[in-house]
Formats: sequence, C-alpha cells, structure tokens
Amino acid sequence: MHDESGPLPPKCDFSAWYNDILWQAEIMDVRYPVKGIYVWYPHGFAIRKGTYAILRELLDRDHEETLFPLLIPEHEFMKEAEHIKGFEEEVYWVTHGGLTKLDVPLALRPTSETAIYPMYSLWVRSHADLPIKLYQIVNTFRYETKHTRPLIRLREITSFKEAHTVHTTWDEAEHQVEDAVSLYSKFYERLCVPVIISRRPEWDKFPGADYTIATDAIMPDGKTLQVGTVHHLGDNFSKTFDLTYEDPEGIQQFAHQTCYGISERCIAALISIHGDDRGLVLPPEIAPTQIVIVPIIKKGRETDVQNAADELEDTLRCAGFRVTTDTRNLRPGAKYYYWEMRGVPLRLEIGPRDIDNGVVMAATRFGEKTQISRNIVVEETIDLLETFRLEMKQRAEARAMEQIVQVSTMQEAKDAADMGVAVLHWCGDETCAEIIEKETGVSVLGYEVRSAYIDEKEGRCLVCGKKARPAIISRTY
Ligand code: A5A
Ligand code: ZN
Repeated sequence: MHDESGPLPPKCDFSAWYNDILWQAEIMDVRYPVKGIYVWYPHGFAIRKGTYAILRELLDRDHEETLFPLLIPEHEFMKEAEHIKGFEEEVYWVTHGGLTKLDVPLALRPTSETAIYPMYSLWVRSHADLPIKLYQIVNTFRYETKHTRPLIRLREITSFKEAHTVHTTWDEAEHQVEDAVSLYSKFYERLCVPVIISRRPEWDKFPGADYTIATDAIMPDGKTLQVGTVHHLGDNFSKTFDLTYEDPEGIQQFAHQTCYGISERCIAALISIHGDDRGLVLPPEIAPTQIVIVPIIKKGRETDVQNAADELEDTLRCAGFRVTTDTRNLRPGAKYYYWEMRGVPLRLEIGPRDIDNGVVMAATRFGEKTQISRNIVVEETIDLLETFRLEMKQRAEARAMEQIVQVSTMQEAKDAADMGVAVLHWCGDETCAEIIEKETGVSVLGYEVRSAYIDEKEGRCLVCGKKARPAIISRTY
C-alpha cells in the first residue's frame, strides 16, 4: 500500500509511536487533504469490521439497526435549546444546492437526535409502541476546534454508533441507561480494554441530557480517552419534539428517552493499549488474520514444504480460523516482522524437519514459542489463542492498575494525574471541583465511579472535608 518506512518509534514515545503505527500497520492514511478527516486503509477497515461485529452482536440482542438521513433541516436542529448551545459551534451547514441558495439550510448531523426524534414523534402513538430501541452506525460531522487526531478527534467521525431509545417512564429509561452501560462494559471486555465508568459532572454532561455516564480508557501516556457515553435524556427532547404516547388510562404522556454512542475511538484505544514496540497486538476475535503460516523452505524439499503448508492452511480454515500462508519470496525474518507489525496473534512455522517429526512450531505475538503436534493442531491452536487472549487482558489490566492511583492530598493528586488517573474524594460541589482543578491543573472527569480497579468506599472531600465518594481526575484527550 505504501513505501518502506523506518523502524517504529518505541511506545514510550507514545505520540510518535501512535502516528507511525497507523501508517506502518496500514490503519489510517492521514494524507487526505482536509483537516481532521482521514482514510481507512483496507487493513484498518478489516479491524474496524471485526470490532464493530462485536458491537453489533451485542446490540442486536435487543435493539434493531436502522438508518436515518445525514441532513437535518435547520428548523428541527434548532428546536432544543440546550442541544443547540452544545453543538452550534460544531455544525457544518449545507446552504446551497448547486448555485441555488436553499430555502432551508441543512445541517450535517453532528449526532442524530434532531433527525430521529421528529420521526419517533410520528411513530409513537400508544404505550404499546414502547419501548423503541434503535441504533445506527453512520458518519457524523463535528467542526472540532481542539487538536484533531486520527481515530481520536475527527471532523468526520466515520464510525459513529448511536442508539436511541424511547420509554414510558423516567425510571424505565434509567434501567435502559444501566443496560447500555453494561453493554459497553461487555464490549470493552471483548476488546480486552480496561475501562472506568463514571458519572460526568453537571457541567460536562451531554447537551440536553439529565445526566451522562461515561466510559473512559487510559492511554499509554496516562491521558484518558472517553470511549463511550450513555445519556439519560429525561423528557427534555420529547417535550421539544412532541413525542407523546397514550397511557393505559387514555391520557397523553411525554415519553422518556436515552441515547448512547461509541465512535472509532474504540479502535484508537484497542491499538494503543495493546500495541508494543514491534507493532499491533490484536485480540484473536478481532484480528483480520488470526494465524499466519510461514513455510521454511529448504533446497530440495520445496514442494514438500509447500504441500504441508497448504494442508495445514486447509485444516485451520476448515476449523473456522482466519489463516493465511505467506509464500512471498522473502526471508522468514522479514515475514515475521511484517506480521508482527499487523498484530497477528499466532504464527506457525513449518519446515522439512517439522514435517518429518509430525510437528509445527508455534509462536504467539508475545514471542512465546511451543512445538505442537500436527495431528492435534486445531485443538492446540484454540488453546494457544485463548491463552493469548487472557494474557492480553491481564497485561492491559496490570497496566491500568499501575496508572490508577488513590490519593489523599492535593500534591499526590497532581503527581498521579501527571502519570494517569488520580482517585480522590470529592463531595460533588462545583466550588470544590474548581479548587481541585485549579490546584492540580487537570479536570474532574467523573464521580460515582465504577471500576474493578478502584475502591468505592466513602471518605472526606479533599477540599471541604465533607463526606464524599471517590471521583477521578486525569488529563484527557
Ligand atoms: N448522541 C449521543 C450518543 C452523543 O452524541 N454522545 S457524544 O457526543 O458523547 O458522542 C459519543 C461518543 O463519540 C463520545 O463519547 C466519544 O467517544 C465519541 N466522539 C465524540 N466526538 C468525537 C470526535 N470528534 N471524534 C471521534 N470520536 C468522537
Ligand atoms: Zn467538597
């Protein structure tokens, strides 16, 4: 796809590593001539496909997929006051059709509430029509003014999964929020990406929401990346869009809503958290190629080795693995380097001596080598890949635990937030948060923290000493 490149910068130089790996592992091409807009290489897109297949599988259990228009008429977009305030500086407008000025300017969706809810208002008549749980995976546009970065902060978000649900009561919508939070937990569990779930402070919630629960991942440089949000919309939008239903007593009631979203930031987290100095490391479930077979050719045994590699590939393909044999005319070392960069979980080497002994040499992406018996190669491969997945998860969790530090003084908070996430006690008052933010230089990310890595017990607010629950602060993307 592109020219040779130099060696990958070490991962401790994260920013350089990140930019380079997107290129060397052929994930995104950043040369598209519009700021904040990038192109998926086929390999990156295959990773996206595998990742979103998991998301779809989880959603399809009790949601339906749909597709709404990209263009939103100005009069719909401008209905919900809070929503407008939150997004007006980020909206791209289509004002012309050819040379003709449009009567009604059209917004490129920054998110689809104002496209979907006018239609929901037509669709919902009675309580029997509820709940509605739909999602779509689309591109959305946000004129971001903060530093743009591939997969992390885009002006065209290409892989925006947004779900929009409608319920009879506020409590029912709250249940849906909890279901969505648990769905997102399962999703990141499948990606082997540790996350922290927390409630965003009032001033940081989604424009138009009653409250927002966010999912954050910790990047290798210690900054957190918000990789998903779930919003309880209350009846704010249903009042604006006249989304009512007739209850069993025949009375018209406003519906209650939720929405929740995940973008390709999930892939930024996946790549960054698992990758190493040699390239990508991908969970077997997502890896476009799960197994690469490298034939070790020796003079005189060429056909022998080729046949054995073909047979091995057939066996593994029939067992359901995504497998490829690298027959290129390159030295084995060059092939190892290439497939390691692309994060292939398992490499199998087969040469004349292995054929004679009825074995295959296996090496995981972590460099662990074993010899496996040719006649039980499928069972052994299943085992190796599962062990590898567990190892990925453990390594990522160990790293997250190092990055999360419980603190009890402002100085400790400042130091910890330089390296990762500081867990402190905060009473919930905005004035206390302002003092924390001023003294540490980082923002209060969330409270009501839920994480396997964080002790949830009560303490005293770091600022005012009142009873308080844990909150997290960190530098953010
Ligand atoms: N309608 C709801 C779901 C919504 O739009 N929520 S949101 O604004 O919080 O966006 C959902 C998620 O998309 C965010 O949590 C974040 O992970 C991701 N996201 C937001 N802006 C982004 C951008 N410019 N580039 C990449 N991802 C973005
Ligand atoms: Zn306080």
